[in-house]
Amino acid sequence: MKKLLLIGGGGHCHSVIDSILMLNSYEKIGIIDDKDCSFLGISTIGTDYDVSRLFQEGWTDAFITVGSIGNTDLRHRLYHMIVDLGLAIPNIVDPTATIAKDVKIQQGTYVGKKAVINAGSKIGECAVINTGAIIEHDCMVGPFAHISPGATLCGQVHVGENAHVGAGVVVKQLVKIGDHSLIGAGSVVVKDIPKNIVAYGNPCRLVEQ
Ligand code: JB3
Repeated sequence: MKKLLLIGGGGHCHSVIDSILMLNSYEKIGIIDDKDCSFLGISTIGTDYDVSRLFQEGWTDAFITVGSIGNTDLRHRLYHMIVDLGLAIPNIVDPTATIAKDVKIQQGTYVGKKAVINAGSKIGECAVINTGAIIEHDCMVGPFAHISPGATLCGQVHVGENAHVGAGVVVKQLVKIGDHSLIGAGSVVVKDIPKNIVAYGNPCRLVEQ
């Protein structure tokens, strides 16, 4: 059986651990953090400097468990560290999530409890589809994007890479959200949002460039 390293031991890691424990597909799980973050019987077994050695000692898989709210630099850095070392990078999909048969999800993505991803949708690598998010049919979610708890993307929405869609946001069908943009919690997005901006409200408006 495989052994999994979780990179980052904070709040996001707690959500991912609960999903992994229900999946029961790893012989061993360890947390990588510079402080003791042991949780639900999963121990902290080293720092980023130990990952290469742990790989050589038989730890096969790694998954990024630091979250991101608007800035994905840390997730990028840690993800490229495990890619470069050659660890296998799974997707972690909570068993309560519902995913249509033809959905394509790139590696390193977390899908949380009761999230729904409907037919024809595509999810990029190292994305987070958090608790209860709804990704309706034929959506595209870019790499490293975070769709927060309870957010809804109606059909054919496009979310760019590194974008953050806050908790409870509703995005109207066919709307595009640009790369690196952040949509504040509770917003209702009815028009395209350019890249590299912060926007919020109902209707959602630009607040920062
Ligand atoms: O919004 C939701 C539902 N979840 C948020 C999530 C997406 O993002 C959550 O509420 C948090 O705001 C945030 O969770 P995250 O990233 O787990 O944040 P925090 O609880 O602050 O924990 C970050 C952990 O990453 C800490 O234990 C840090 O020590 C660790 N960390 C920071 N830098 C690192 C590094 N760990 C490693 N291995 N390497 C690093 O460079």
